[in-house]
Amino acid sequence: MADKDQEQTPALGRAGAGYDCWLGYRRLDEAVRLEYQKWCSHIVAPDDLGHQNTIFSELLRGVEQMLGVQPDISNEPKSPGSLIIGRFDQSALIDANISEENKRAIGPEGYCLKTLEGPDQNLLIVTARTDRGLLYGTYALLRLMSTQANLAGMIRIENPRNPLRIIDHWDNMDGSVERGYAGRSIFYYANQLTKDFKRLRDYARLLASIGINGVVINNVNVKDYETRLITSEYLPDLAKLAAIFRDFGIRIYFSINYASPIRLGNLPTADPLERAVQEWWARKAAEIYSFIPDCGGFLVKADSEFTPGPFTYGRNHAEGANMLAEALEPFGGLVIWRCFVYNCTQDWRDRTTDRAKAAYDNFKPLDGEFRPNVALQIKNGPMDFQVREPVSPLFGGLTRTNQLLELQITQEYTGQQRHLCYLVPQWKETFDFDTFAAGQGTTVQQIVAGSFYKRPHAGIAGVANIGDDPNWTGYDLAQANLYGFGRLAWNPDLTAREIAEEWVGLTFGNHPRVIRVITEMLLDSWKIYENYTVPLGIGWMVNPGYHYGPNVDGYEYSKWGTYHRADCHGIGIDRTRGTGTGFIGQYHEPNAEIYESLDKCPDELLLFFHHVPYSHRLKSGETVIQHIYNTHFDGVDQVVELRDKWLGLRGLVAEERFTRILQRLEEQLEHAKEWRDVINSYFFRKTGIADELGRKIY
Ligand code: GCW
Repeated sequence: MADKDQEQTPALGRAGAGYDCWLGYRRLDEAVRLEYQKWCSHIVAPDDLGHQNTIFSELLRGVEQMLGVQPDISNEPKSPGSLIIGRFDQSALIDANISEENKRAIGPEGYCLKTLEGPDQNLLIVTARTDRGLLYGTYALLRLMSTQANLAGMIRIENPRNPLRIIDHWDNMDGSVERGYAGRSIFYYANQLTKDFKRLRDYARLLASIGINGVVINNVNVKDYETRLITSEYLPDLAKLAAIFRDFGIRIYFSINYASPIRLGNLPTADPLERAVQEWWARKAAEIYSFIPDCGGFLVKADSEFTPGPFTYGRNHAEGANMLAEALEPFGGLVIWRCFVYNCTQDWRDRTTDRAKAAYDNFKPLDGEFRPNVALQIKNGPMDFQVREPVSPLFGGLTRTNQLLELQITQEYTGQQRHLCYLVPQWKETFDFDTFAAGQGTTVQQIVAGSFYKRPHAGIAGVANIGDDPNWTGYDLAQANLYGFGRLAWNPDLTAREIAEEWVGLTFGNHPRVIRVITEMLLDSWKIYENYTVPLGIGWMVNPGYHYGPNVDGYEYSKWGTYHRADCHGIGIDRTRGTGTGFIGQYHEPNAEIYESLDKCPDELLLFFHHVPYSHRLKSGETVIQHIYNTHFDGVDQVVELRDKWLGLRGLVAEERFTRILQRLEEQLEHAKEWRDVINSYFFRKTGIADELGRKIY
């Protein structure tokens, strides 16, 4: 039996290596196999598969691996039962078994799974309006089967909540990945496009299985070679790359250099109001679409951290974006324009400039001025992917503009895939945040789904956490963040626990203890990371440049607008309307009033909004200084618990993977101690206030 408990190696793939991620399709328990066989021993597929080949081969692969049978295939159902796959319009049988009402409920990307049981005929139907819906339906069915769900009497109709579900790659053509912690780029090496299309295909498959429908293939910081991606030098090969992703329902997008007309077109200017510039982009768009007819469009980081943009010509962001939008419009392309715009050459002595205010100040006045095929991409917080930040007030601030929420899947500030940090709980808080933009219930979730303000282009983008490491994400457990991102983008109502349990089951198998323990580890991990790192929402106490490891004053005297203002009396940024920078005024009531009030402001964001003495009492009853000490000691103890929980799974997880994860947890523990001691010593030395519990501080 020990054998059975052990994470099984699937027939294909490399379980221990983690390459298959959540698509390992393990052999199921015997009872479940027998149950599923009543539908799956026979598959009915349309005659003309055409584009659906990808879908069909995935279905076969899953069924064969999980059930250990080779289903026979024909275009007629057979006894004792059949799995029927096809669009509504491809099968009379499907047509007859799905009601008109159900069909109406299925949108362009939605699907329906239905089982019917009868004395001599069992049917399992996978159907949709479009091929893309069929693709998602297939993965949904395989997911249910992998987690051994009960399929009897099932009718499941799902549509994605967010229309755009995009992964942003910060990959450079030299093969490096900005903020990448999982090896080199899978797209590029030595300033060329990869020759390893097999790996790209496997990647597209992973993304399709979680419902991703767009991929930005290069870094928003567009350098020399990357600028040339949209030229005839690369476009023929990129057309092949796009074809791979197309097979999986994914459109590709380019990050572009705003100065391209100068750099590529030898024009003297990139001024968006110059006719020659407009014509250059129109010709460029036509060229790109002649190679990639379904190209998603452009992602643009303009006038941000030294990138070129319309400011150079005295134009605003709407003028800048609209010019590109006009060029892409005839081809159905979208301009995704980032709101990560702020003064990155600030003087730390200047207390009036507040980086947190910048996105809103830049973009709110332009609300309603963007063309219909422009969407603004807004980071979840007003600063930059910190462990804890309030939600950006641009959500709820913009009411007449297409918006995408940008999340960071790669763990730049959250442990760089060496520390365990499951980010879904953090993302859930963003989604659930009530902006009160139009009274109670105007959540970020509704705004980015496009449903609240009825915006056609809306959704969510996540910065990729993958590279060419054998297990894609460096840390095996960081796969949960990629998985969680896709699942949440599809359905933000899923809970962090549901997603975690599902991921663990698919990735490690259905052993109840494995599911319980890893799920607990994941769910606790963000809070644990926060405990031993940066306290009470202040952020930034990291080493400059590479952002790993504690450095309390690392960003204190810098130009980046990222300060904690700690002295011997107190700490925090006063962002109140009354005495501070006024940032709080960017929120609607009652949020503004809650953040403004020292009594009402949530503890975890206190130092983001207020400068307080170390003796200030939190709602928890602790003083700020004691809270800092306590959380840092607790955080390290909690990492010990994480490590011990993992040790308890020895023998239940493939040895190779078990050891890899254990090594990361050991490293996390060592590193958490470093954080604890650096932070505690800093504040002890600054304040001279002793720990009430007399623990060791240096
Ligand atoms: O978080 C910061 C990163 C930069 C990144 C920038 C951005 C791609 O440190 O590496 O650049 O944000 O989002 O543009």
